[in-house]
Amino acid sequence: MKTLPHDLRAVAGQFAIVGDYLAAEPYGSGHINDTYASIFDQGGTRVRYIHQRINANVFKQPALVMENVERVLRHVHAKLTAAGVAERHRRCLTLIPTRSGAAFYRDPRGNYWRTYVFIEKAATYDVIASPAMARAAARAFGRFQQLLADLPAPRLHDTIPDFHHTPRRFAVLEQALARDAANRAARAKAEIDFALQRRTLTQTLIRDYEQGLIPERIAHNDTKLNNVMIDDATQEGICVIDLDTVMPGLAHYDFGDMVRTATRSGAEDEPDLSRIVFQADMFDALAQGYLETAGGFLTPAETDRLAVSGPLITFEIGIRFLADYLVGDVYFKTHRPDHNLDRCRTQFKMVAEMERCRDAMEAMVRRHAGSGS
Ligand code: ADP
Ligand code: GN1
Ligand code: MG
Repeated sequence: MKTLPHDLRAVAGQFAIVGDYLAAEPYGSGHINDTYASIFDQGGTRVRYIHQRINANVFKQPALVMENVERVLRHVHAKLTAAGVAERHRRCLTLIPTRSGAAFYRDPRGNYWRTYVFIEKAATYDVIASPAMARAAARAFGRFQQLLADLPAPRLHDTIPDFHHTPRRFAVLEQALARDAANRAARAKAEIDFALQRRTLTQTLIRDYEQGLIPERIAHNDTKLNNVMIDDATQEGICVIDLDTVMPGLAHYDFGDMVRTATRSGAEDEPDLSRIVFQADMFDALAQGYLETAGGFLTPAETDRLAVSGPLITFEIGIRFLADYLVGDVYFKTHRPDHNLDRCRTQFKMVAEMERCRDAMEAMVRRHAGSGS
């Protein structure tokens, strides 16, 4: 077995887990945190846990992230309890406190760790498998927004300021391009041109928000398909995970990132772009599922702008991958040369596809909004 970069036995030992530690291994395919699954023997049964080292390069104030996460989880658990919902600990993440009752543990090297109950008999998917899965994922993210709509004050912390401020993301790209620190701009010429031609696209939702046409809400802000667990037996979107960016935002950020990740025909980093197409049937299912759960609170102006969020957020993440490529891969985890450039290319291919499908997307949203479901 490969040695791990951290002593997971020691980390796990800090949390209030009953039983004997058996093993741990890296888990999942997230780009930000270091995630491990551990196995404990608990009275003769094997029980798994998730341990995560929070990426402190990305989250400058991990303690504030954990304050948000604790508040959000307490609120959702209380609502599920009040509604008498079964399997609450599969439907909402559950933090295991440290032995001294804290939400996270700081190791001697300054790393921040947290532990969650492992959600069993469910899986995350990097690539969408069916329209039914798209609808299920969208229902879950829509319900998550709905559950948080009445979170009592104060406002949640902005764990990453301007996270979805697309014009500022564009400015970061322009700076990266001007410096060309890793000397890579020549290799990304086509992608840079594609981005520079779409400067005006960056104004899309932020302008509506600044003019007071659409409201701030609590959003998840990172609703990629692999941030929702799909139940193995029922195929329901059983639990929304990866809560580090739950903070004030627009409802559209969540719908847009679902469209980015769940209408794509292949992997986010697929090098063969002929395999990447926009799948309209997945979009239709996303609109249906999202409006089934979020339709009750969205204003007509918000519903009106759902379709444009797909190309906008896909473009935004594309320029983030491109900027990270240009500065030398400092933000997203990469696993091969040109990894961020490959990721950027799939995003831009999807943007181009969605630009051609705009009217069809608008019509699908209208149809589901009108059906009152
Ligand atoms: P990142 O911020 O790096 O994306 P995530 O919180 O999304 O980290 O976790 C990475 C992956 O680990 C997820 O995509 C999921 O597959 C798995 N995972 C995370 N939390 C749990 C959990 N409580 N139970 C089961 N699997 C989980
Ligand atoms: C990151 O953590 P993960 O892998 O779910 C990123 C998102 C990007 C996504 C691109 C905190 O999400 O914003 O959209 O990669 N998370 C953060 O795949 O930056
Ligand atoms: Mg994730």
